[in-house]
Amino acid sequence: MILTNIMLAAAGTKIPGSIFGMPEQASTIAESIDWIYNFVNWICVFFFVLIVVVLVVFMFRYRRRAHIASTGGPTHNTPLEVIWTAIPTILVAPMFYFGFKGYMHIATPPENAYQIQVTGRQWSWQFDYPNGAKIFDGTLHVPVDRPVTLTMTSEDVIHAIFIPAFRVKQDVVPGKRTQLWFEATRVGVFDLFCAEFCGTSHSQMVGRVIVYEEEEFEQVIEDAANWIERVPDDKLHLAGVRLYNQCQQCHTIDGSPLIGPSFKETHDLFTSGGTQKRRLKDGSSVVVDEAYLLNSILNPLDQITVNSRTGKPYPPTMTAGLGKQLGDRRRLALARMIMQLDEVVTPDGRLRKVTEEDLDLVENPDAD
Ligand code: HEC
Ligand SMILES: [Cu+2]
Repeated sequence: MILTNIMLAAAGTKIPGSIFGMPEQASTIAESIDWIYNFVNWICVFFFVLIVVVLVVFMFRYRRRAHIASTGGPTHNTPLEVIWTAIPTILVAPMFYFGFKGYMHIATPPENAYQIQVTGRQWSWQFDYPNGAKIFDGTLHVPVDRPVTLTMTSEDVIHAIFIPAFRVKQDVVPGKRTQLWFEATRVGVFDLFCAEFCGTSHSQMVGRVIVYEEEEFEQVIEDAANWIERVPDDKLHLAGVRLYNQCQQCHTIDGSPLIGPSFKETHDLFTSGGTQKRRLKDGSSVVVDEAYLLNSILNPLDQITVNSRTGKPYPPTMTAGLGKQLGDRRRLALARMIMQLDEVVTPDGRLRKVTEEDLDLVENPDAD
């Protein structure tokens, strides 16, 4: 691609982006990164051409000819050796200097930066904002002209966040927090990739960055924090699908057992309309209705369920603070999702994709 671009440029064609195929620049560091990248590349191009030309000339000039006896080569030439040591040193020193300076700049986030928490998991990104907004759809919303720090970790394997237009890339590692910062210089939509092969659906771990003016950014983040309040009652079961990722480590939707009972089983008990009851640890039985579900989510240790396969109570491992932290409306959304599970699961047993349209959340046409 570089060669094609150089040939096109030599022929006078205008190349979109840089000649070495760099994407558009949209952050404060993009220009200096491109500068050093181009600097190194042009040096390489220069020496590549020089060496090939000299090679060809020498091949021709000093080719073996029958009437000339071989003399053996020179063994030592001090001026030549000094020159071929000095020139590369003079070229490599600034590469190191600017590279290191740039690296230090990228590696130290400014103190006043806006903080966003990033969680990578197979195969999606979660972005958590200081106001409680959680974004699961792979869109990173950021303000323009303001430094932003991403503090990142992974729940499973190594991922890496890569935003080409900002010229930033950083590994996202389980059991460790890594940081990355940038300052966007213009409003727009840019690509965001996972840049570490992380399993079969790695290629789907793509997202985007939307850069807004400050005021609009505040609005978007506030709306994102309150989205559940804006979902109409009859769509709440769909909203539950978006919250299920906080439960999926313990509850499946297809009937298979995990740490807790499958939501499929809970759903079937609910639809039985009370003819089949849930057995509890204390020996009693309850009807699985909305009230029971809401209570199970808010007070997990209150009514401990008996495992219908083994007849033994489940271990009381459901995170106690989780339900409280969710708030009324999110708890209701999850209870509704369990109650209407057949409406949110596709025929092949997966959860439906729920869009903003499904939730009637697209009243603001320029939200994108
Ligand atoms: C760390 C594991 C864990 C997580 C995370 C978890 N649960 Fe549970 N859950 C359990 C266990 C174990 C039980 C069974 C024991 C009990 O009743 O508390 C259970 C029981 C339940 C029940 C009662 C089900 C029935 O059939 O009686 C509901 C409803 C429930 N959880 C909802 C949720 C929701 C909603 C979430 C996500 C917000 C969630 N749980 C997250 C482990 C978990
Ligand atoms: Cu990944």
